[in-house]
Amino acid sequence: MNDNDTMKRTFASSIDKTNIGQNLTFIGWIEDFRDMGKIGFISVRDMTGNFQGVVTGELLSNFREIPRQSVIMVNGIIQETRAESFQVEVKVEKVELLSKAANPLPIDPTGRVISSLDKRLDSRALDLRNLRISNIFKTRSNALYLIRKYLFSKMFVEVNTPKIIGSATEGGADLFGFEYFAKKAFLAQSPQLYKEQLTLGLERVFEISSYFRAEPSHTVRHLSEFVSVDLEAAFLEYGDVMDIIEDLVISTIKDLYANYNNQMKHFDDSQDILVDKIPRITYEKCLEDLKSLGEKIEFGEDLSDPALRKLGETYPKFYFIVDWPTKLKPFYILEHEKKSELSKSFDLQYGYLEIVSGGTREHDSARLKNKLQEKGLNPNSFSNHLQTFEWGMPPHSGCGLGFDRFMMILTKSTNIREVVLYPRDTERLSP
Ligand code: AMO
Repeated sequence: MNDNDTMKRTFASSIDKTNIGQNLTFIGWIEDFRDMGKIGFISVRDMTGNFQGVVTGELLSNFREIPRQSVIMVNGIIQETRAESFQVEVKVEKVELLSKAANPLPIDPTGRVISSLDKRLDSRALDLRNLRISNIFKTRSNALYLIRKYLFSKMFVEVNTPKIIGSATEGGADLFGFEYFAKKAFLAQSPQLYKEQLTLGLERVFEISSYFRAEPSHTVRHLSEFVSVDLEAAFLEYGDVMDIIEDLVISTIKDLYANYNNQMKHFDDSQDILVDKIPRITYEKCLEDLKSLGEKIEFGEDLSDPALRKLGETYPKFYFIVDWPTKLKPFYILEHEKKSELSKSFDLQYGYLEIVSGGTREHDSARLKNKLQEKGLNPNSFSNHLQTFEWGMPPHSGCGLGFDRFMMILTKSTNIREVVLYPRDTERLSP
Protein backbone atom coordinates (compact mmCIF):
# COMPACT_ATOMS: atom_id res chain seq x y z
CA MET A 1 0.00 0.00 0.00
CA ASN A 2 1.41 3.38 -0.94
CA ASP A 3 0.78 6.46 1.18
CA ASN A 4 -1.97 7.84 -1.03
CA ASP A 5 -3.62 4.53 -2.07
CA THR A 6 -6.23 4.95 0.64
CA MET A 7 -7.11 8.39 -0.75
CA LYS A 8 -7.74 6.96 -4.22
CA ARG A 9 -10.36 4.52 -2.94
CA THR A 10 -13.91 4.39 -4.22
CA PHE A 11 -16.76 4.16 -1.71
CA ALA A 12 -19.17 1.21 -1.90
CA SER A 13 -22.28 3.36 -2.23
CA SER A 14 -20.90 5.42 -5.11
CA ILE A 15 -20.73 2.69 -7.77
CA ASP A 16 -23.50 1.96 -10.24
CA LYS A 17 -23.95 0.82 -13.85
CA THR A 18 -22.11 3.89 -15.14
CA ASN A 19 -18.91 2.43 -13.66
CA ILE A 20 -19.07 -0.84 -15.59
CA GLY A 21 -15.70 -1.69 -17.11
CA GLN A 22 -13.72 0.59 -14.80
CA ASN A 23 -10.87 -0.65 -12.63
CA LEU A 24 -11.41 0.65 -9.09
CA THR A 25 -9.97 0.28 -5.60
CA PHE A 26 -12.02 -0.26 -2.45
CA ILE A 27 -11.17 -0.55 1.24
CA GLY A 28 -13.37 -2.12 3.88
CA TRP A 29 -14.14 -4.90 6.31
CA ILE A 30 -15.02 -8.39 5.09
CA GLU A 31 -18.52 -9.03 6.32
CA ASP A 32 -19.14 -12.29 4.51
CA PHE A 33 -17.34 -14.77 2.27
CA ARG A 34 -19.41 -17.41 0.48
CA ASP A 35 -17.12 -20.08 -0.88
CA MET A 36 -18.73 -22.10 -3.71
CA GLY A 37 -15.55 -23.99 -4.66
CA LYS A 38 -14.64 -22.47 -8.02
CA ILE A 39 -16.10 -19.10 -7.31
CA GLY A 40 -16.52 -17.06 -4.14
CA PHE A 41 -18.56 -13.98 -3.20
CA ILE A 42 -17.35 -11.43 -0.70
CA SER A 43 -19.40 -8.73 0.92
CA VAL A 44 -17.25 -5.82 2.05
CA ARG A 45 -18.42 -2.93 4.20
CA ASP A 46 -17.14 0.64 4.31
CA MET A 47 -18.62 3.73 5.93
CA THR A 48 -21.14 4.13 3.09
CA GLY A 49 -22.42 0.56 2.72
CA ASN A 50 -21.51 -2.81 1.20
CA PHE A 51 -20.27 -3.95 -2.16
CA GLN A 52 -20.13 -7.46 -3.55
CA GLY A 53 -16.90 -8.88 -4.94
CA VAL A 54 -16.55 -11.96 -7.10
CA VAL A 55 -13.43 -14.02 -6.54
CA THR A 56 -12.13 -16.77 -8.80
CA GLY A 57 -8.91 -18.68 -9.49
CA GLU A 58 -5.88 -18.40 -7.25
CA LEU A 59 -7.28 -15.47 -5.31
CA LEU A 60 -9.85 -17.80 -3.72
CA SER A 61 -7.21 -19.40 -1.50
CA ASN A 62 -6.17 -15.91 -0.26
CA PHE A 63 -9.72 -15.21 0.88
CA ARG A 64 -10.03 -18.60 2.59
CA GLU A 65 -7.20 -17.50 4.91
CA ILE A 66 -8.58 -14.08 5.83
CA PRO A 67 -10.88 -13.99 8.90
CA ARG A 68 -14.13 -12.03 8.61
CA GLN A 69 -14.04 -8.43 9.81
CA SER A 70 -10.44 -8.07 8.63
CA VAL A 71 -9.60 -4.93 6.65
CA ILE A 72 -8.75 -5.47 3.01
CA MET A 73 -7.93 -3.33 0.02
CA VAL A 74 -9.46 -4.75 -3.14
CA ASN A 75 -8.83 -3.81 -6.71
CA GLY A 76 -11.04 -5.00 -9.56
CA ILE A 77 -13.25 -4.39 -12.58
CA ILE A 78 -16.86 -3.29 -12.17
CA GLN A 79 -19.29 -5.63 -13.93
CA GLU A 80 -23.00 -6.49 -14.19
CA THR A 81 -24.42 -8.61 -11.37
CA ARG A 82 -27.26 -11.06 -10.85
CA ALA A 83 -27.43 -10.20 -7.16
CA GLU A 84 -30.68 -8.44 -6.25
CA SER A 85 -29.27 -6.20 -3.54
CA PHE A 86 -26.47 -4.72 -5.68
CA GLN A 87 -26.51 -2.75 -8.93
CA VAL A 88 -23.06 -3.94 -9.95
CA GLU A 89 -20.28 -6.10 -8.53
CA VAL A 90 -16.48 -6.02 -8.46
CA LYS A 91 -14.53 -8.76 -10.22
CA VAL A 92 -11.61 -8.93 -7.81
CA GLU A 93 -8.16 -8.83 -9.42
CA LYS A 94 -5.99 -7.97 -6.43
CA VAL A 95 -6.40 -8.13 -2.67
CA GLU A 96 -4.21 -6.82 0.12
CA LEU A 97 -4.79 -7.61 3.79
CA LEU A 98 -4.40 -4.31 5.69
CA SER A 99 -5.39 -5.52 9.15
CA LYS A 100 -6.24 -9.03 10.28
CA ALA A 101 -9.16 -9.48 12.69
CA ALA A 102 -9.11 -11.99 15.53
CA ASN A 103 -11.13 -15.15 15.13
CA PRO A 104 -13.45 -15.58 16.94
CA LEU A 105 -14.46 -12.01 17.78
CA PRO A 106 -16.19 -11.25 21.12
CA ILE A 107 -19.48 -10.40 19.33
CA ASP A 108 -20.86 -10.89 15.84
CA PRO A 109 -21.19 -7.35 14.48
CA THR A 110 -23.42 -8.46 11.61
CA GLY A 111 -26.12 -9.18 14.21
CA ARG A 112 -26.75 -12.72 12.91
CA VAL A 113 -25.68 -14.04 16.31
CA ILE A 114 -27.48 -11.88 18.88
CA SER A 115 -25.43 -10.70 21.86
CA SER A 116 -26.72 -9.15 25.08
CA LEU A 117 -26.49 -5.36 25.41
CA ASP A 118 -23.88 -5.78 28.16
CA LYS A 119 -21.68 -7.92 25.95
CA ARG A 120 -22.09 -5.46 23.08
CA LEU A 121 -21.15 -2.52 25.31
CA ASP A 122 -18.02 -4.40 26.42
CA SER A 123 -16.98 -4.44 22.73
CA ARG A 124 -18.63 -1.16 21.73
CA ALA A 125 -16.13 -0.17 19.04
CA LEU A 126 -16.82 -3.45 17.23
CA ASP A 127 -20.57 -3.18 17.89
CA LEU A 128 -20.55 -0.05 15.70
CA ARG A 129 -19.90 -2.19 12.65
CA ASN A 130 -23.53 -3.26 12.88
CA LEU A 131 -25.51 -1.14 10.46
CA ARG A 132 -28.39 -0.33 12.81
CA ILE A 133 -26.00 0.63 15.60
CA SER A 134 -23.78 2.82 13.44
CA ASN A 135 -26.92 4.55 12.18
CA ILE A 136 -27.97 5.33 15.75
CA PHE A 137 -24.77 7.33 16.16
CA LYS A 138 -24.95 8.95 12.73
CA THR A 139 -28.49 10.05 13.64
CA ARG A 140 -27.17 11.32 16.96
CA SER A 141 -24.63 13.44 15.14
CA ASN A 142 -27.25 14.77 12.69
CA ALA A 143 -29.74 15.53 15.46
CA LEU A 144 -27.08 17.59 17.28
CA TYR A 145 -26.35 19.45 14.06
CA LEU A 146 -30.06 20.19 13.49
CA ILE A 147 -30.59 21.34 17.08
CA ARG A 148 -27.62 23.70 16.84
CA LYS A 149 -28.84 25.02 13.49
CA TYR A 150 -32.32 25.62 14.91
CA LEU A 151 -31.05 27.44 18.01
CA PHE A 152 -28.68 29.63 15.98
CA SER A 153 -31.66 30.60 13.82
CA LYS A 154 -33.40 31.81 16.98
CA MET A 155 -30.39 33.99 17.90
CA PHE A 156 -29.05 31.73 20.68
CA VAL A 157 -25.31 31.88 21.40
CA GLU A 158 -23.53 28.59 22.12
CA VAL A 159 -21.55 28.70 25.40
CA ASN A 160 -19.29 26.40 27.40
CA THR A 161 -19.50 26.55 31.19
CA PRO A 162 -17.32 24.70 33.74
CA LYS A 163 -17.98 21.11 34.66
CA ILE A 164 -15.78 21.32 37.76
CA ILE A 165 -17.77 23.38 40.21
CA GLY A 166 -17.70 24.45 43.85
CA SER A 167 -21.38 24.14 44.80
CA ALA A 168 -24.49 22.23 43.79
CA THR A 169 -26.61 23.54 40.94
CA GLU A 170 -29.62 21.29 41.33
CA GLY A 171 -29.62 20.95 45.13
CA GLY A 172 -27.36 18.77 47.24
CA ALA A 173 -28.37 15.24 46.27
CA ASP A 174 -26.87 13.16 43.47
CA LEU A 175 -23.56 15.05 43.41
CA PHE A 176 -20.22 13.47 42.58
CA GLY A 177 -17.64 15.15 44.83
CA PHE A 178 -13.86 14.92 44.71
CA GLU A 179 -10.68 16.55 46.01
CA TYR A 180 -9.69 19.58 43.96
CA PHE A 181 -6.21 20.57 45.18
CA ALA A 182 -6.96 21.53 48.80
CA LYS A 183 -10.68 22.07 48.20
CA LYS A 184 -13.81 20.04 47.74
CA ALA A 185 -15.23 20.18 44.22
CA PHE A 186 -18.11 18.56 42.37
CA LEU A 187 -18.97 17.48 38.85
CA ALA A 188 -21.68 19.73 37.39
CA GLN A 189 -25.23 18.33 37.48
CA SER A 190 -26.35 21.00 34.99
CA PRO A 191 -25.21 24.45 33.80
CA GLN A 192 -28.22 25.98 35.56
CA LEU A 193 -26.58 28.82 37.49
CA TYR A 194 -24.15 29.78 34.73
CA LYS A 195 -26.72 29.80 31.96
CA GLU A 196 -28.97 32.05 34.03
CA GLN A 197 -26.09 34.45 34.75
CA LEU A 198 -25.15 34.57 31.06
CA THR A 199 -28.54 35.97 30.09
CA LEU A 200 -27.46 39.30 31.55
CA GLY A 201 -24.66 39.62 29.00
CA LEU A 202 -25.77 37.50 26.04
CA GLU A 203 -29.59 37.35 26.41
CA ARG A 204 -30.00 33.96 24.72
CA VAL A 205 -27.59 31.11 25.37
CA PHE A 206 -27.46 27.39 24.86
CA GLU A 207 -25.02 24.68 25.85
CA ILE A 208 -24.70 21.06 24.76
CA SER A 209 -22.59 19.07 27.17
CA SER A 210 -22.24 16.07 29.47
CA TYR A 211 -23.49 16.38 33.06
CA PHE A 212 -23.06 14.10 36.00
CA ARG A 213 -25.53 12.75 38.53
CA ALA A 214 -24.85 10.18 41.21
CA GLU A 215 -28.26 8.63 40.48
CA PRO A 216 -28.44 5.46 42.55
CA SER A 217 -31.31 4.17 40.39
CA HIS A 218 -30.43 1.55 37.80
CA THR A 219 -33.11 2.13 35.17
CA VAL A 220 -33.37 2.15 31.38
CA ARG A 221 -33.53 5.96 31.38
CA HIS A 222 -30.90 7.11 33.92
CA LEU A 223 -27.16 7.38 33.48
CA SER A 224 -24.52 8.90 35.76
CA GLU A 225 -23.19 10.87 32.79
CA PHE A 226 -25.70 12.20 30.26
CA VAL A 227 -25.83 14.87 27.59
CA SER A 228 -28.18 17.80 27.99
CA VAL A 229 -29.17 20.56 25.60
CA ASP A 230 -29.68 23.54 27.89
CA LEU A 231 -31.12 26.85 26.87
CA GLU A 232 -31.83 30.06 28.68
CA ALA A 233 -33.32 33.30 27.35
CA ALA A 234 -33.88 36.77 28.75
CA PHE A 235 -37.36 38.31 28.43
CA LEU A 236 -39.08 35.01 27.58
CA GLU A 237 -41.72 33.29 29.69
CA TYR A 238 -42.01 29.54 30.18
CA GLY A 239 -44.78 29.45 27.53
CA ASP A 240 -42.34 30.95 25.00
CA VAL A 241 -39.73 28.34 25.91
CA MET A 242 -42.34 25.62 25.37
CA ASP A 243 -43.05 27.14 21.93
CA ILE A 244 -39.33 26.93 21.12
CA ILE A 245 -39.00 23.35 22.37
CA GLU A 246 -42.16 22.27 20.53
CA ASP A 247 -40.86 23.76 17.30
CA LEU A 248 -37.34 22.39 17.86
CA VAL A 249 -38.55 18.84 18.55
CA ILE A 250 -41.04 18.74 15.67
CA SER A 251 -38.71 20.34 13.12
CA THR A 252 -35.76 18.11 14.11
CA ILE A 253 -37.87 14.96 13.63
CA LYS A 254 -39.29 16.24 10.33
CA ASP A 255 -35.83 17.17 9.07
CA LEU A 256 -34.37 13.77 10.04
CA TYR A 257 -37.09 11.92 8.10
CA ALA A 258 -36.87 14.29 5.14
CA ASN A 259 -33.09 14.49 4.78
CA TYR A 260 -31.63 11.48 6.57
CA ASN A 261 -34.13 8.76 5.77
CA ASN A 262 -31.33 6.38 4.79
CA GLN A 263 -30.49 6.38 8.51
CA MET A 264 -33.99 6.60 9.98
CA LYS A 265 -35.13 3.56 7.97
CA HIS A 266 -33.02 1.37 10.26
CA PHE A 267 -35.30 2.06 13.22
CA ASP A 268 -38.67 0.39 13.88
CA ASP A 269 -41.08 2.20 11.56
CA SER A 270 -44.21 0.90 13.30
CA GLN A 271 -44.00 3.74 15.83
CA ASP A 272 -44.86 7.10 14.36
CA ILE A 273 -43.09 9.86 16.27
CA LEU A 274 -44.04 12.68 13.90
CA VAL A 275 -46.60 15.08 15.38
CA ASP A 276 -47.93 18.49 14.32
CA LYS A 277 -48.63 19.89 17.76
CA ILE A 278 -47.70 19.08 21.34
CA PRO A 279 -50.58 19.37 23.85
CA ARG A 280 -50.08 21.20 27.17
CA ILE A 281 -51.76 19.50 30.13
CA THR A 282 -51.68 20.91 33.64
CA TYR A 283 -50.37 18.89 36.56
CA GLU A 284 -53.83 19.17 38.12
CA LYS A 285 -55.47 17.72 34.98
CA CYS A 286 -52.95 14.86 35.12
CA LEU A 287 -54.11 14.13 38.70
CA GLU A 288 -57.73 14.00 37.45
CA ASP A 289 -56.79 11.72 34.56
CA LEU A 290 -54.88 9.45 36.93
CA LYS A 291 -57.78 9.37 39.38
CA SER A 292 -60.10 8.15 36.64
CA LEU A 293 -57.50 5.46 35.86
CA GLY A 294 -57.56 4.33 39.50
CA GLU A 295 -54.27 6.02 40.51
CA LYS A 296 -54.88 8.45 43.36
CA ILE A 297 -52.18 11.09 43.80
CA GLU A 298 -52.58 13.98 46.26
CA PHE A 299 -51.81 17.54 45.10
CA GLY A 300 -48.14 18.20 45.82
CA GLU A 301 -46.99 14.62 45.34
CA ASP A 302 -44.62 13.85 42.51
CA LEU A 303 -45.86 11.69 39.63
CA SER A 304 -44.40 8.29 40.43
CA ASP A 305 -43.02 5.95 37.81
CA PRO A 306 -46.19 3.76 37.77
CA ALA A 307 -48.33 6.94 37.54
CA LEU A 308 -46.30 8.24 34.59
CA ARG A 309 -46.59 4.88 32.87
CA LYS A 310 -50.38 5.04 33.28
CA LEU A 311 -50.44 8.61 32.02
CA GLY A 312 -48.29 7.49 29.09
CA GLU A 313 -51.09 5.14 28.02
CA THR A 314 -53.49 8.13 27.80
CA TYR A 315 -50.85 10.35 26.16
CA PRO A 316 -48.54 7.96 24.29
CA LYS A 317 -46.66 10.62 22.31
CA PHE A 318 -45.26 14.05 23.17
CA TYR A 319 -47.13 16.18 25.74
CA PHE A 320 -46.19 18.92 28.19
CA ILE A 321 -47.11 18.71 31.86
CA VAL A 322 -47.35 22.35 32.99
CA ASP A 323 -47.75 24.26 36.26
CA TRP A 324 -46.23 21.82 38.72
CA PRO A 325 -46.60 22.39 42.48
CA THR A 326 -43.96 24.91 43.57
CA LYS A 327 -42.66 22.58 46.26
CA LEU A 328 -41.75 19.91 43.69
CA LYS A 329 -39.55 22.25 41.65
CA PRO A 330 -36.02 23.57 42.33
CA PHE A 331 -35.31 26.88 44.09
CA TYR A 332 -34.77 28.80 40.84
CA ILE A 333 -38.29 28.24 39.47
CA LEU A 334 -40.78 31.12 39.81
CA GLU A 335 -44.28 30.60 41.21
CA HIS A 336 -47.52 32.05 39.80
CA GLU A 337 -48.26 35.51 41.30
CA LYS A 338 -51.84 34.73 42.26
CA LYS A 339 -51.46 31.05 43.05
CA SER A 340 -48.10 30.61 44.71
CA GLU A 341 -48.56 26.88 45.29
CA LEU A 342 -48.23 26.46 41.50
CA SER A 343 -45.03 27.18 39.59
CA LYS A 344 -44.32 28.48 36.09
CA SER A 345 -42.78 25.19 35.09
CA PHE A 346 -43.11 22.42 32.56
CA ASP A 347 -41.85 18.98 31.65
CA LEU A 348 -42.00 17.60 28.14
CA GLN A 349 -42.94 13.93 28.19
CA TYR A 350 -42.96 11.22 25.55
CA GLY A 351 -45.36 8.69 27.02
CA TYR A 352 -43.88 7.85 30.43
CA LEU A 353 -40.47 9.31 29.60
CA GLU A 354 -39.49 12.82 30.73
CA ILE A 355 -37.44 14.50 28.02
CA VAL A 356 -37.29 18.18 29.03
CA SER A 357 -37.71 20.18 32.21
CA GLY A 358 -37.89 23.96 32.39
CA GLY A 359 -39.62 27.08 33.57
CA THR A 360 -39.61 30.78 34.27
CA ARG A 361 -36.88 31.67 36.77
CA GLU A 362 -36.90 33.73 39.94
CA HIS A 363 -34.84 36.82 39.08
CA ASP A 364 -35.14 38.78 42.31
CA SER A 365 -32.08 38.18 44.52
CA ALA A 366 -33.83 38.58 47.91
CA ARG A 367 -36.60 36.17 46.95
CA LEU A 368 -34.07 33.75 45.48
CA LYS A 369 -32.15 33.80 48.78
CA ASN A 370 -35.36 32.92 50.66
CA LYS A 371 -36.08 30.12 48.21
CA LEU A 372 -32.63 28.63 48.80
CA GLN A 373 -33.28 28.64 52.55
CA GLU A 374 -36.74 27.14 52.12
CA LYS A 375 -35.19 24.28 50.13
CA GLY A 376 -32.63 23.68 52.90
CA LEU A 377 -29.70 25.09 50.92
CA ASN A 378 -27.13 27.51 52.36
CA PRO A 379 -27.27 30.91 50.56
CA ASN A 380 -23.61 31.49 51.48
CA SER A 381 -22.62 28.68 49.14
CA PHE A 382 -24.38 30.60 46.36
CA SER A 383 -22.99 34.08 47.13
CA ASN A 384 -21.21 34.38 43.77
CA HIS A 385 -24.38 33.49 41.96
CA LEU A 386 -26.59 35.72 44.08
CA GLN A 387 -24.45 38.82 43.48
CA THR A 388 -25.02 38.59 39.72
CA PHE A 389 -28.70 39.19 40.43
CA GLU A 390 -27.73 42.72 41.56
CA TRP A 391 -26.22 43.56 38.17
CA GLY A 392 -29.40 44.06 36.16
CA MET A 393 -30.54 40.46 35.89
CA PRO A 394 -33.27 40.27 33.23
CA PRO A 395 -36.41 38.22 33.76
CA HIS A 396 -35.57 34.93 32.06
CA SER A 397 -36.70 31.38 31.35
CA GLY A 398 -35.13 28.23 30.05
CA CYS A 399 -35.00 24.47 30.04
CA GLY A 400 -32.82 21.38 29.77
CA LEU A 401 -33.47 18.69 27.18
CA GLY A 402 -32.11 15.23 28.03
CA PHE A 403 -30.48 14.55 24.68
CA ASP A 404 -29.89 10.83 25.26
CA ARG A 405 -33.56 10.38 26.11
CA PHE A 406 -34.53 12.32 22.98
CA MET A 407 -32.30 9.91 21.04
CA MET A 408 -34.22 6.98 22.56
CA ILE A 409 -37.38 8.40 20.95
CA LEU A 410 -35.71 9.17 17.60
CA THR A 411 -34.23 5.69 17.27
CA LYS A 412 -37.10 3.82 19.01
CA SER A 413 -34.68 2.45 21.60
CA THR A 414 -36.00 1.15 24.91
CA ASN A 415 -32.73 1.47 26.85
CA ILE A 416 -30.74 4.72 27.12
CA ARG A 417 -27.52 2.66 26.94
CA GLU A 418 -28.33 1.83 23.30
CA VAL A 419 -27.91 5.45 22.24
CA VAL A 420 -24.82 6.37 24.30
CA LEU A 421 -21.44 5.18 23.02
CA TYR A 422 -19.83 4.41 26.37
CA PRO A 423 -22.56 4.64 29.02
CA ARG A 424 -21.78 5.26 32.67
CA ASP A 425 -24.12 3.89 35.31
CA THR A 426 -23.93 2.54 38.86
CA GLU A 427 -22.13 -0.56 37.59
CA ARG A 428 -20.38 0.42 34.37
CA LEU A 429 -17.16 2.42 34.35
CA SER A 430 -15.50 0.88 31.30
CA PRO A 431 -14.80 0.75 28.43
P1 AMO B 1 -33.64 18.05 35.13
O1 AMO B 1 -32.93 17.62 36.36
O2 AMO B 1 -35.08 17.66 35.03
O3 AMO B 1 -33.62 19.62 34.98
O4 AMO B 1 -32.85 17.52 33.86
C1 AMO B 1 -33.22 17.91 32.54
C2 AMO B 1 -33.40 16.69 31.65
O5 AMO B 1 -32.19 15.95 31.62
C3 AMO B 1 -32.47 14.59 31.52
N1 AMO B 1 -31.85 13.85 32.64
C4 AMO B 1 -31.22 12.67 32.54
N2 AMO B 1 -30.99 11.87 31.49
C5 AMO B 1 -30.32 10.72 31.71
N3 AMO B 1 -29.84 10.33 32.92
C6 AMO B 1 -30.04 11.12 34.01
N4 AMO B 1 -29.55 10.74 35.17
C7 AMO B 1 -30.76 12.34 33.85
N5 AMO B 1 -31.13 13.34 34.68
C8 AMO B 1 -31.77 14.24 33.93
C9 AMO B 1 -33.98 14.42 31.52
C10 AMO B 1 -34.44 15.71 32.15
O6 AMO B 1 -35.74 16.07 31.72
N6 AMO B 1 -31.63 22.63 35.33
C11 AMO B 1 -32.82 21.88 34.98
C12 AMO B 1 -33.32 22.23 33.59
C13 AMO B 1 -33.83 23.63 33.49
O7 AMO B 1 -34.75 23.99 34.25
O8 AMO B 1 -33.34 24.38 32.65
C14 AMO B 1 -32.50 20.39 35.07
O9 AMO B 1 -31.38 19.97 35.12
O10 AMO B 1 -34.44 14.32 30.19
